[in-house]
Amino acid sequence: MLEGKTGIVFGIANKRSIAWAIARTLAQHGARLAVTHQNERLEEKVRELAGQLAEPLILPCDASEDDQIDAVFKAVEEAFGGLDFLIHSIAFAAREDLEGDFTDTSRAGYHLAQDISAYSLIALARRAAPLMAGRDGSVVTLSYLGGERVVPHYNVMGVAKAALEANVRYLAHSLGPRGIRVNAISAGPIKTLAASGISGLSKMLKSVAAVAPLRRNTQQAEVADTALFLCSHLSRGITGEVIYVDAGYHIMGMFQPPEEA
Ligand code: NAD
Ligand code: 0WE
Repeated sequence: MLEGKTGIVFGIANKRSIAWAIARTLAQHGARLAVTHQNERLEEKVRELAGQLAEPLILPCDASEDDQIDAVFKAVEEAFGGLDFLIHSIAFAAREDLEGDFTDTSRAGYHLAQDISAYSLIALARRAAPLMAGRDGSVVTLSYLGGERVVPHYNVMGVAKAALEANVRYLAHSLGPRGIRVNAISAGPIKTLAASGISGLSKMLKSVAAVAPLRRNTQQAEVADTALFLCSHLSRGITGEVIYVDAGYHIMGMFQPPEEA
């Protein structure tokens, strides 16, 4: 489905990363990929995983550093000569802001979450756009239900995801005339590095699976298949959209115990 196409994937930390599942799926369908790592600590893991890809371009990129972002797109232009899709799978908030009371959110914590989790999509899309000229580009980011409804403890990340989903709509409008589509996938909770530090995650996974229409949790590979769709010609009429890959959880308006449901 992506033979002869090129893409860049931001957000691989380890084999459980949603970004890694997406990279693998896109590569299986013929895409040539660039992948980035946040820092030297994650570089070795990303290099090891990228060994499974054909001729990967591996680059450092801390999303809070404009110089690093510039260098990434310069290297991609030199190696690939253009870009067909961009996967943004990055989020960060200070741990204390995911544990305490939302009302205690600090100015610095708010800015950090917005910078890494929401603004970074604009920073990356702006540099990708010229490389996507005349190529029907696709930009895909990862969101979560906590951006539109209250999920206890998601707190400042929920506000960042609300901003991220608004960024998707404004970028879709801004880049649409150049043929570039911008969409988000809102995934159900998955046990990845970003989620494993969260206290009560196992309970949350169980309660979600108990009420979701499909009666189970979400898998990385399911998210990856929707990312493949959004990068492919099949989704050519879709932009500015949030697609849920969450076993149907978000449609529910009442949560009965499973035996009564
Ligand atoms: P993950 O920990 O594997 O991925 C998060 C990535 O963000 C890591 O690769 C990390 O290096 C990167 N990152 C953080 N700060 C960065 C920075 N300053 N610069 C560059 N990269 C930075 O976890 P994941 O669950 O695969 O998360 C990927 C995306 O999916 C996130 O946007 C997350 O909000 C979203 N998401 C996750 C879930 C879930 O339950 N796991 C559900 C819905 C959405
Ligand atoms: O987007 C996320 C988590 C993103 C995240 C995770 C961490 C943990 C480590 C952002 N920043 C940090 N900072 C750290 O120091 N998810 C969708 C997973 C998640 O996180 C939650 C959830 C779910 C689901 C937090 C509270 C409640 C539910």
